[in-house]
Amino acid sequence: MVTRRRRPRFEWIAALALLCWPTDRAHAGFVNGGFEAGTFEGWDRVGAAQVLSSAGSVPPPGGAYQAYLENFSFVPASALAEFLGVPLESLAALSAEPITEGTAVAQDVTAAAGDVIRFGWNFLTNEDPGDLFNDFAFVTVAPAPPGATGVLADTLTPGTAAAPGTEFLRQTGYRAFEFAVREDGVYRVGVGVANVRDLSGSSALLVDNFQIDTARAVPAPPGLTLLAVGAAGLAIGRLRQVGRDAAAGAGPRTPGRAPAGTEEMCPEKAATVNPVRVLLQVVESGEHGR
Ligand SMILES: [Ca+2]
Repeated sequence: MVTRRRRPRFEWIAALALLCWPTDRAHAGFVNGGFEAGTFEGWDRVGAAQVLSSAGSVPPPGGAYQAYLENFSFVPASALAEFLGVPLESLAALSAEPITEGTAVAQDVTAAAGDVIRFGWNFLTNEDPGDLFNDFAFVTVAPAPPGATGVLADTLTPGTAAAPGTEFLRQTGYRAFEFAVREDGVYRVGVGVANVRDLSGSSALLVDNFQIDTARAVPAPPGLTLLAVGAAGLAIGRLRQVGRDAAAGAGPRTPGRAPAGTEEMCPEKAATVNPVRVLLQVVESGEHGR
């Protein structure tokens, strides 16, 4: 009597793991998007900006740090526009009155159609609500896709509250900005705060949690791809062995196992694709600006 030597089961486990490699969404894009390096590493900046742990009573919405931009900077609108990579007219068009100065930070990121750029922002001001000295916070994306550049908040924005412990009378509180990218490309994403008509009555902008939610497939690393090919070969070999066992009357295969390629192999994938959430945060020391 010939005794068949069974292959170890790890080959099935390897095949299962690789065939279930998740491929839908991931977080990527911004370097130091949450300012958790404690500096502006990865960012360009112009004007009066710093990384803070908390601004008075306002803690960062994510991690231990956030970026603080103040509009009292002596940086004119023309320099802001050049820094942000947008036409001066498009920046000036955001305000009914002349922009006298401002501060901005920006980062160049690669994004694809369908990606969503998002971050959190909080506008603080000492200006009374009004049209003449209507300081404002803004976002720019260059080259400018439609709908990507605009005012985040100004002195007329409703829903503001006191900002105890800060230098400012009012704050909007942290709110979310989202922009869906329509075309693949490299975009310069900037945010800033502008002083309008005068050089007093300062305002500020807090920002945090810059990220890109991407719809691109996340390929398995090359080494794992090779492993997948090998494991698939082992699995096919195993299937053939099981078939021969069945034909020879060696009994049914292990209950609960299904052939390769069926949804039973990846139950979680059959129900809903398990997302990969990879937060790329490069934490490096040092600080630089433009
Ligand atoms: Ca943070």
